Amino acid sequence: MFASTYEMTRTEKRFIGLHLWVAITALAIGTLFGPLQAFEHAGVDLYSYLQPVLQSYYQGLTLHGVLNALIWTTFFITGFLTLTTIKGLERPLKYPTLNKVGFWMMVVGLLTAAVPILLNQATVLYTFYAPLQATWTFYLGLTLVVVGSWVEGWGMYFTYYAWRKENPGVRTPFITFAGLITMVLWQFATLGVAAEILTMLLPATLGLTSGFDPELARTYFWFTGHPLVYFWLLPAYLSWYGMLPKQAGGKLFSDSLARLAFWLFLLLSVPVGFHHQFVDPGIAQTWKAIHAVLTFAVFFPSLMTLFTVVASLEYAGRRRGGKGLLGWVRKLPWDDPSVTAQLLAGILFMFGGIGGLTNASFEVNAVIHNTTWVPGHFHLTVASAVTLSFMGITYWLVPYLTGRKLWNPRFAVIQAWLWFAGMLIFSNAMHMLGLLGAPRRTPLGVAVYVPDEWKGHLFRVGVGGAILLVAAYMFIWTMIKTIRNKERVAAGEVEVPIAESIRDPQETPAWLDSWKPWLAGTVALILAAYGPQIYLMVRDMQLTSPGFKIW
Ligand code: HEM
Ligand SMILES: [Cu+2]
Repeated sequence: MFASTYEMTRTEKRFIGLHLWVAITALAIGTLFGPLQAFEHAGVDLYSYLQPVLQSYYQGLTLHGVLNALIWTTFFITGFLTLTTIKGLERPLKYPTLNKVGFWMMVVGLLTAAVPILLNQATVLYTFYAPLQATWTFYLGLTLVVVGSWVEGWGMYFTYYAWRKENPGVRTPFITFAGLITMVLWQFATLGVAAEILTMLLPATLGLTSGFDPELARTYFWFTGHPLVYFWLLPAYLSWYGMLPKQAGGKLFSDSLARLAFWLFLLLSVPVGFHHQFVDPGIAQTWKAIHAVLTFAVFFPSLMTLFTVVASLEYAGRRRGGKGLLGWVRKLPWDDPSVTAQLLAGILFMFGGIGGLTNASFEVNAVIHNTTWVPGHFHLTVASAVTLSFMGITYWLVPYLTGRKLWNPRFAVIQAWLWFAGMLIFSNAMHMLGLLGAPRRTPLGVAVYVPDEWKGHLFRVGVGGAILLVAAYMFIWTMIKTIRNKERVAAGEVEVPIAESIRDPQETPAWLDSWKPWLAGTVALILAAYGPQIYLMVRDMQLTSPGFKIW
């Protein structure tokens, strides 16, 4: 049975803590713009007060997307995976300097990209679609963030390799296993934007080439863009499968199912990117159809996750004396903010998953494409399933790393509920507006075509946004108060929660802990699903579109 006995050193805790520090600071700034946008939709325009710091709605939206979706997530995740590597394998990093180099590359990259955004020279939103053109330092900064995270990932692989040599035949501890798959997925995924930036965006912005090929650029982008969402989600899943059961007083229901789900996510999350390009000309219907089918295939590991996580929680609830069909739900430790946040994140995610099926369906997608439905959807996923779970994780992680008690756990429980309530209102209103045809990425408050039937929903966007603002800053406040808390955690009081599985993981079939077949399958599927199309696009590439700076 597995329980990590490895005591992390202060240096290791500090190193992980630094990741969190950057991540939470990014979230604190990034979320500020969300409510601004929501209020704008509701008819309260605060942007005029922000001049000259903020030039436009779009500059704010760029900050919102980049800081929340790219920076908060990537820094949190690399820090968290460092922890799951060390704690799972019960050994220090093999080359800690390598990981430090990676981290500081990410920081330098972040600063490099932040300057042009703040100077309004990179108001290209977090998707930086060509032919919108930012200053080259923006692309360089993003590249450094990505490469830095790769370097940190390599540090994790070396550590794993050293462990494996000493422990042949032993099943990789689940949290490490899940963390490594997340990192591998990320490294496959980011090949798309790496190609986009290095072969097209940087050369064009440096004046070496004549311009952009927007269709190819979008294809590269979505090669990364879809698996990106799994890079965000898998660490939350890691926690739901591998940690939450322990926090709830139970066990992981099935180690084998959990591992199979992670492999399937690795296998299936890259070769589906065309579902973001259903309306793009220049990609044959057949390929769109293949990607659509593969997208539905991802529903399978998602349902496995739902089943396994709920079964693990039910096991916990019944052990705590829960009776009847749903009585176990009430017995879960709802007074623990870390548990509550993650449970509520999971509930919001179910709605997100249902909406995701809509997005993935070729015809129905046409109804909601580029409407507010889409941000409505991903505020349930990345901004809730992921973000609220990560908040829940920090409620034990920050005390663990700093040795200071979580400040006011009840306040934190309310924080999670407020996020939940605010998000229900906000995302429902955004979905409804989308069905009525309201465009996303548009300051609707100044749009002249707003029909009366949108108005009530726009108002609810504002109300949800206000509640979310309160919830976001309750989280930030809790963090500030915690890292300055005079009350210390007693020895052994806060541990990394690592769930045992009901059956000994050693009984899990070896093929579920073996990299080669799965990596080979992943490469093969990517080549099959993307190879022919990218080959044609590169062969016929036309760098004819000049860059635009329309802001
Ligand atoms: C305080 C809570 C939040 C509120 C009220 C909020 C509100 C909004 C609104 C109204 C939009 C749509 C803007 C438009 O289409 O014109 C938006 C876009 C977006 N939000 Fe949030 N948001 C919040 C938190 C978050 C979080 C935590 C994340 C991610 C972790 C996130 C990620 C995004 C992204 C990626 C976009 C799309 C940007 C784009 O289209 O370029 N948001 N948000
Ligand atoms: Cu997608």
